[in-house]
Amino acid sequence: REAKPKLKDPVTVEQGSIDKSKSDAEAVASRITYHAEFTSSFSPEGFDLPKAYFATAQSIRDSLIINWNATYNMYEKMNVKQAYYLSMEFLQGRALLNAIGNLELSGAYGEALSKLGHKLENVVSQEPDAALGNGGLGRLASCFLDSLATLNYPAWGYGLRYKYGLFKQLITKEGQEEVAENWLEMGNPWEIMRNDISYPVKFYGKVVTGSDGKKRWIGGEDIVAIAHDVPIPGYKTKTTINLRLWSTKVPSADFDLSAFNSGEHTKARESQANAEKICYILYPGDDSLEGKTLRLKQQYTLCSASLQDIIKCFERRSGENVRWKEFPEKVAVQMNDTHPTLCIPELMRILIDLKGVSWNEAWDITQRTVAYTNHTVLPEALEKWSLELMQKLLPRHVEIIEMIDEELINGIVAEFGKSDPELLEKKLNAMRILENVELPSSIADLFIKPKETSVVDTSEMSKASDNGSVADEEDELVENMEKEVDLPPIPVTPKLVRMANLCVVGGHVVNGVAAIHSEIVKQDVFNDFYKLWPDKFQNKTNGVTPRRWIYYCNPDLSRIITKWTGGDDWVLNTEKLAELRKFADNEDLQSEWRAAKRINKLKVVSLIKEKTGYSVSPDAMFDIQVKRIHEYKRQLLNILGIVYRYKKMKEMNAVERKDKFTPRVCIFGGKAFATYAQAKRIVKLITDVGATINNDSEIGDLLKVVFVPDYNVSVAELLIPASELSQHISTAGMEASGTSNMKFSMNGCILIGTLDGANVEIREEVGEDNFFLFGAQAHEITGLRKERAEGKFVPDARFEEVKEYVRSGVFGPYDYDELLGSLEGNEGFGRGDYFLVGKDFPSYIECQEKVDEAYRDQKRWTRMSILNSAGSYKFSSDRTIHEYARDIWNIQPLQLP
Ligand code: B1N
Repeated sequence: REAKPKLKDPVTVEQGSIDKSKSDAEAVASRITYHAEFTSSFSPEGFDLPKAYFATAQSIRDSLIINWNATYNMYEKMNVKQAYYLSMEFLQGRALLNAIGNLELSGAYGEALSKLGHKLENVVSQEPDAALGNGGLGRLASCFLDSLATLNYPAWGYGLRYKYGLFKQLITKEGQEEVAENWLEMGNPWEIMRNDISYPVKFYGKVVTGSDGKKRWIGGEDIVAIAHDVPIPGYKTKTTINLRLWSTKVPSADFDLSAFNSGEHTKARESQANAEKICYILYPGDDSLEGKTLRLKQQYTLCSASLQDIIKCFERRSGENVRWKEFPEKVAVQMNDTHPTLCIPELMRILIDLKGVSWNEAWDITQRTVAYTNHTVLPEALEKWSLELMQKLLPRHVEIIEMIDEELINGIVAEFGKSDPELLEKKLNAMRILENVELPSSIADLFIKPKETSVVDTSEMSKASDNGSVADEEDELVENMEKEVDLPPIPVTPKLVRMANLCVVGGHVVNGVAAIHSEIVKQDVFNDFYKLWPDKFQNKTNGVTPRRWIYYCNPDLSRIITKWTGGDDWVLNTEKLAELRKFADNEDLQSEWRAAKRINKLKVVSLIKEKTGYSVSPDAMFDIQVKRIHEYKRQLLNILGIVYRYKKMKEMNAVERKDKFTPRVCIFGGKAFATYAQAKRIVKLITDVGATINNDSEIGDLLKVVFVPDYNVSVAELLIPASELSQHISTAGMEASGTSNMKFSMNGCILIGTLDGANVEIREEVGEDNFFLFGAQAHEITGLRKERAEGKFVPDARFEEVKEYVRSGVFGPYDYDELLGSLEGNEGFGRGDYFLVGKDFPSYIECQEKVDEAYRDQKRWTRMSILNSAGSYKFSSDRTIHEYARDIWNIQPLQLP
């Protein structure tokens, strides 16, 4: 008897795609015109660019759906182990060019569109970016999907379908302004809404125990999550995997008709709006309680809907023989940072409460199924949730987390014994999942002074809670007392759930994202866990897809690589790039190489003119820093270096100036988190400096400073191929990996950077002569901060000089005290230069002098550039994905016949 439901034969691409009796281009053109007429949401007349884009996308979508179905049916039939990448962020960018290229239809589409009166590149640029992510973490998830599909791994991504993606950034005289990005406004041709795939998701309510002893979570607020599938085509393969994004709504019956009929129209829609807002925006600010609740609801929605879907698939594929202990042999769940941590208690809940699995077995299944990638060691980015909030929102999950915490405590006691209470306390403090929560009395009794953890009377308040400083709170307190207001007790030590600890305990693997970062994870952030379970910890150095990040974004360089490496197989096997090494000094290659760079630079000259109004010279060195604006990424170091350069130029005469400095266009791009004031001040300083320097006729093309607004994936695709020097200058130890450094290097850009994140490995691969290194090293940072705090650090005179110059008002009247103060002591605005800008400043500007010198010798520079591309082969996400598949997920490639 057939255990599995009968499957239809998979449809093949040939059956549903281009009519072979016509030429490919003709067939494509007729498909496009078909869609323009029948599936378009535009008026019948005309075929302008927006309409051409939608019709073109819809025509390629047909092929994607055919391949998607074939891939899906094959996985169903073969019942293979599948990996699921759960991420709150996917930064997909545009899809059209990638899809056309992966299906090897670029020629046909180019020709077809030109017959219809358009250039492919103009049609492609109509597409809005899908910006469902903030930066590197989200873009990494998208690169991984590309590699998974290309390498034929059975895998899906799961995320949320935010109505508004990452905000659009405007640069005004005030600095950055944020505008909502309504990317779905015109419709999204890439998604398939699955009306038949939806799951209930519950919040609030309570837990009751039935007469059978089983726990049930009842009442509360119910919403449903609906699946939207985005096909992800692999390169030169039929495999088309799935990115399933959830949107939210209320269960269909939930419309308050009587409220509506009695005129309360808003009230009638209230619960609907409440449910929908979960997927309104990417990462809402979480400094208000409402914001926090919403973010936690988002995380739980992702985890709950995805796991229900994964479990349903497991049950369907198992037929009548559902054996839960085999779940980890069919399913691998990867948690992209701690944002999907709730997977752990959710999987436990479903297994125990709904499927009748015992606690021990459920725990074993959960641990073998999930794995956790850590992406940051910044303490403020390690998520901790208020236990109180979580208890309200997810009462059953908190019970489960408490149980896990209790078992962990028992395990720690078993490991370290009770004979050394001090050691035991230290271990418990570092490793427990719950923070500031009482220990079971049998263990608490061991310690002479049990920790005070409950709330206290306001008069006894002495410590800062997690919002605001002690001083702020005290002031407010006094003010309120004078007003004789009844104050609620302030929790001195809020009870928290440490999501990262839960991930480490609940998963079978923890990985960092670059060698140096994985060492910090082991030796510092999770050292106690590492000592206990050394085998759990791995490194998986990030990678980026060479399809999007060389082949499609840099066609001119790609042609050259193909020519000199003897074929285009480097697109799949980046090891082939290493063959360029032997031609690094070849004059023909060098001149072709420079010509390609120039074409790319010319495109950026136009972009800059269009977006900023500034005219820049393509003969100058393009020096770029593009990434999220953050103090640890040190855009401030870069701009202060530029200010120093400018000041020195002004002190020289024209001849000296030309002699000493290489002409540069310094390009910045990146978004500051809307409420991150210091980051916004950095943006303001960059644009102010640009306004002064760019209008200084004495300086002319010797120095230009531009801030390209609204940096996103598509802008990166233009800037990176045009770059000659790129800056990756974070305080050592703070950038987990970085991934744009890899993209720049691949495109023949030379890096200036610290020994941080993946820079370390890039430098190893491209050779130390081909990387501009400066700055303190990770192991020195703690000591340097201490020295600084003790007042022993004497800043370099050049650093003092440059700050003074900014303060003098050369760059306008804006008050930069608060920004520059952060680089100084601890008085006033002083924040003790936590990111060590002052410390690294001298070595940075000296290193920049070496850059100038190297650039003057164009042969040497081009050789360095070629050796960067050649040495970048390791940083393909294909390599990274093979490692995850082998060392963490245990999945095998499966190719469609
Ligand atoms: O993840 C990237 C790394 O290359 C970068 O070095 C790292 O900074 C980045 C909270 C994050 N770490 N943590 C985040 C994103 C969103 C959020 O809400 C944290 N992003 C990174 C890929 O490994």
